[in-house]
Amino acid sequence: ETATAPPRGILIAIEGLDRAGKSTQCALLVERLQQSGHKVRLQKFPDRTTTIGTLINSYLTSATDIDDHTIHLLFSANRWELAHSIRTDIAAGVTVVLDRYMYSGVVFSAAKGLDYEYCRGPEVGLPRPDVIVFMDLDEGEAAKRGGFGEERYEVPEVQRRVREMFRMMRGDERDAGDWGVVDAGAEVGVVAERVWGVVERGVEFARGNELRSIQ
Ligand code: FDM
Ligand code: MG
Repeated sequence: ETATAPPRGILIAIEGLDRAGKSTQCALLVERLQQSGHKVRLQKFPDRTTTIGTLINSYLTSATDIDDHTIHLLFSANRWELAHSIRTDIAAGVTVVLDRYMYSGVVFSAAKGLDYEYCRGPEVGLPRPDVIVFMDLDEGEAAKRGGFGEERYEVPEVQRRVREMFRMMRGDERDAGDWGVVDAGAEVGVVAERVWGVVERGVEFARGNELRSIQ
């Protein structure tokens, strides 16, 4: 008798603009996946709990200044140090929900003026999500959701450029087909339904395909 390996886990990335409700939706998604029988792990990026994450945290809170290229590579290194555990989980049948991923990595650095291809380069080879949920929020709606926090990048001009860079990145043919855009400007439960609709496509894709790598 041969044991059948469990189906692989699904790699789901949640991306979007600040205050679009990513973290709330990630928590709801994890619950819903569990209720439908998936083993699930949530992985937040940046992961501030590692040694590299500590440096990133001190940069984001403006405790230290770090050169643009250097911090860019640290954000990427933070994904590489966790890539192995993501692949291991997926292979073992655990679905991994990413709260931000390399797409944030590229757009936030490119919004500062770094070259887009330079920014994307270090991400090549990382596990590629089966689906990316992009939580979109129009500018007016974002403004209604109240003030920013105190972290670096939480200023209107950066947010505007990030929104533009995300739009450009969603047109990058190397990730074509991975994106599902969700209008995040509705009530939490309504948005959760929309997120689930996109995630179901990822579940379907993962059934018939191996986990890919960012190319
Ligand atoms: N950010 C996030 C980056 O600049 N590069 C990255 O690779 C990632 C993952 O860090 F402004 C930015 C995006 C955001 C900030 O994110 C912290 P959270 O989600 O607020 O922790
Ligand atoms: Mg934040």
